[in-house]
Amino acid sequence: MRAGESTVDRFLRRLALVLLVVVPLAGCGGSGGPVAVWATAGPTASATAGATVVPTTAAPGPDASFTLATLGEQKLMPLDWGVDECPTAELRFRKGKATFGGYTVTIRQAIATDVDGDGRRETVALFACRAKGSCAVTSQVSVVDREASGKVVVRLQVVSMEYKLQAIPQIRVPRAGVVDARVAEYDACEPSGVQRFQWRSYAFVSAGFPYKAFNQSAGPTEFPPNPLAIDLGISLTEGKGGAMKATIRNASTFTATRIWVAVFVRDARTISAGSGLHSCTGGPALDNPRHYVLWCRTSDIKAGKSLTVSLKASLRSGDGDTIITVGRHPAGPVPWSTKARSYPDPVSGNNSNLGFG
Ligand SMILES: [Ca+2]
Ligand SMILES: [Ca+2]
Repeated sequence: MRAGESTVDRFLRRLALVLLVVVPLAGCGGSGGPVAVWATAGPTASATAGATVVPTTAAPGPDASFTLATLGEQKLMPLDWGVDECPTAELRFRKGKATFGGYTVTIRQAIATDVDGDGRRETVALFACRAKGSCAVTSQVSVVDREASGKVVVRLQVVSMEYKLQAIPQIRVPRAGVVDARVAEYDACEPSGVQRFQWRSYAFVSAGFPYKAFNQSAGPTEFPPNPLAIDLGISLTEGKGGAMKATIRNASTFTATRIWVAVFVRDARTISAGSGLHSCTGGPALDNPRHYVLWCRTSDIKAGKSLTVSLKASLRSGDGDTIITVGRHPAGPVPWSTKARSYPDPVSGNNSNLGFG
């Protein structure tokens, strides 16, 4: 199991890997879009206290200090965004904005500073990316530099998205070689009362490798369990001939949105979705095509309320043996993106009829 990953997460990641191969073969009424590697990167690496700036010995190149206005007119190729699918192609920015393949990338802040202590300034930039129609904003903080030729490049990354670091609303540079980032536990889709923020500091350690040139040097390295996070639970009642009803409960004080349900039935030819379920996609299980897996979404469930959904499995033999799991998906209009994230659930043991936790 990866650090910070619950048993449910691990189960879902495996299920998603199954579906990655399964769904293109099946495609029953879903969007027909790409499916799902469940990316649950662990919490940040432990802080390296007192990380020091290591001056580089490279000959100084041209000055790379930009204002927000001048950086916003450059061609820039953002680095990897962490757990999201935002573009890493070269983007032509105009007025701080660039669009690419359904995404809009915006430069929110630009702070000129001598990051690596070589006497020449670079620019620390906060990039934000939003998929069309999505409420989620993906961020990264990176250092923009110039090559000797004068070409502007995004060279070093300070911090990007992680499993429990889903937004970066603000940065500041308290001194040369250190970048502070205000990070958010969840993306902007969550109710504002649930969302929590932390300031974390990242110190430049080495320019020798383009990624992770910074180590966290101060501030908390993770978010503690969030008692306000939305707790969903599910229970299953199996009837005759493969008929099933599942009841999903929202035990929180917020409306639960973007809910998905995953169903695995042993020795089943198919599973059909009944009332309460929509946008389903599914197919034979990857490791054994005798079994069947189905993903669906449900409507929102208000605080303290329940929703009962129905399903029917077409069984080859026996009585099914069903695993049903509920969770929440933050990534906007695409039901199962290739780097999908799941919102943490403060009580994971009730998210499956098997009582994982
Ligand atoms: Ca420098
Ligand atoms: Ca739960």
